[in-house]
Amino acid sequence: MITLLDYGAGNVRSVINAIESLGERVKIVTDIDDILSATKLVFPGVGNFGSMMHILNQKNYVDPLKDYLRSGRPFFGICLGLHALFEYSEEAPGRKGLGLISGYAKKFDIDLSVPHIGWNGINIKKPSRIFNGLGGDEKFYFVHSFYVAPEDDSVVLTTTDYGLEFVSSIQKENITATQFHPEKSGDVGIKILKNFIESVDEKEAPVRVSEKTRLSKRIIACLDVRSDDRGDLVVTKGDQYDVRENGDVRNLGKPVELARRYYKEGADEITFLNITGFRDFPLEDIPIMEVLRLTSENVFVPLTIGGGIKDYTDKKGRRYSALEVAAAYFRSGADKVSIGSDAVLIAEDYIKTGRKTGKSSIERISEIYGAQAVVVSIDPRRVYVSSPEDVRHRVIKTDTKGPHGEAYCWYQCTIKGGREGRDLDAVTLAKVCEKLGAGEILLNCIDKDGTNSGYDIELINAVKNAVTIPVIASSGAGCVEHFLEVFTKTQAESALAAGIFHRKEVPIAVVKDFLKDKVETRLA
Ligand code: 1PR
Repeated sequence: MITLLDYGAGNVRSVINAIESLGERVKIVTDIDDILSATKLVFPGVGNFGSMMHILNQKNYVDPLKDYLRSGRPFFGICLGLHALFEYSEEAPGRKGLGLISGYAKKFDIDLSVPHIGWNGINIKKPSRIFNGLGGDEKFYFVHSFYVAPEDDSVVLTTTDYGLEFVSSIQKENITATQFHPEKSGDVGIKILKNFIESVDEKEAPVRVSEKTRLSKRIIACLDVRSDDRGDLVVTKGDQYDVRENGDVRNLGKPVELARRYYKEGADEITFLNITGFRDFPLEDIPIMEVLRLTSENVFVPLTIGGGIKDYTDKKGRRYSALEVAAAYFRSGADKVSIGSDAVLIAEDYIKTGRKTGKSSIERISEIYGAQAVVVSIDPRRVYVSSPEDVRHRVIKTDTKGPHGEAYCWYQCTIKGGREGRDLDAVTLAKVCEKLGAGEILLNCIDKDGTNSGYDIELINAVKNAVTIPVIASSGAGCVEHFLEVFTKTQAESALAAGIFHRKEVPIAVVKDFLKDKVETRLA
């Protein structure tokens, strides 16, 4: 029996699923006695250090947790579950950690996108039984803006390189904790959890030791999901956002089945977009929650869900916050939520007033679950102009001339799945959302969606150069060369595609095989 400390934030469902997939039972901590009587404790911290320590204090878990850690019984911490062991974190000045390990968690101050999101390697510093059966050159899934700096080097188990060499896991006697997420790292992550669960004594140092680790570019499979005219939830796909063919909603498969297929084929992440979420109420949408729940049972890579994340009043007049909608998605198995229409309205408001309210969906979800859990999905459309002075938006000079030979364009933000254009450009939206606490940008392009003609490189460069958070390039992938083009002509951290994967034109493994030796990728 594994005892799991869930203090109520973020996606612990995937940790439970990962442990249960190994045939082990999980008991969730509901009171102090559960901590004190545990024989093996897993602490998957998610979100923000300040809110985590606040909740642990409020529930009176701090002292029992310290007693457990000092008792010599096995402990496995993940992400914030690692940070919690230290004295404090720069993420929440003034808030004390458990202080079992001297040192603190520091914010990345580097010339690369932060958060550090994606698959990176580990440089193993000492033998440990958690590596038994691993080769040493595997990649694991990271998502964080802070890293731990222990005072005593002897606790360092692995390091990872990202702008600098940081500590990516520690081991001190009975305590093991990783910055990366084993529960989101496919088979190799499950292996690490298995090694923790099984009581074997021999410690192994894997045969291969990577000198310097490298972050992979991610390949993301996207599933646009909605009900068809019979009311069944299907994966659909639009051409420039029009998902109907001969009047019917295009049906390209079942969401859970397709997600499982993409996981097996080596997708680094899976995104579900509940494309009619803007007009439905996600908390009443049992099927989409069920899709997440079932997918997370055996798909051990990060899952993002978008659609309908906004404040909402139901038919009876009860008000729900975007935070409640996001919380329901997280509880069902999502690791990140993606905000589309609401982000545009929030940015417009911010531009008008020039100040943060602290109440928007982006700010609230970021504050509680961490910036890395908040993706902003942008649905822009090209608008051509003859001269940069024609509009007050961010205009770029384009190589793809307009219908009247225009040499300039701007990218107009839309809401409600492209149905309504707004007086805001994509570059400005991305910058404002970053300021408000978004951790990643999912950059679609209506003109390119479903065209198989390649990504909009000009758009991606314009947005990527304006922000410091990671950007997911989306829309237009038609062949393997398009992935190479987006990774060599832009600094985008990941490339998302839908149609070519659904129609089996180019399987994910073929994309990765083509990129091998050209671009750093994770080979599943
Ligand atoms: O506005 O917060 O409720 O979120 C709604 C979400 O649903 C947004 O993220 C929006 O992008 C998405 N969405 C709404 N309507 C559509 C539609 O297609 N009618 N899909 C839609 C957006 C774009 C991509 C697509 C890529 C790659 N789909 O997700 O997967 O363009 O396609 P390709 O590789 O086939 O070219 P809210």
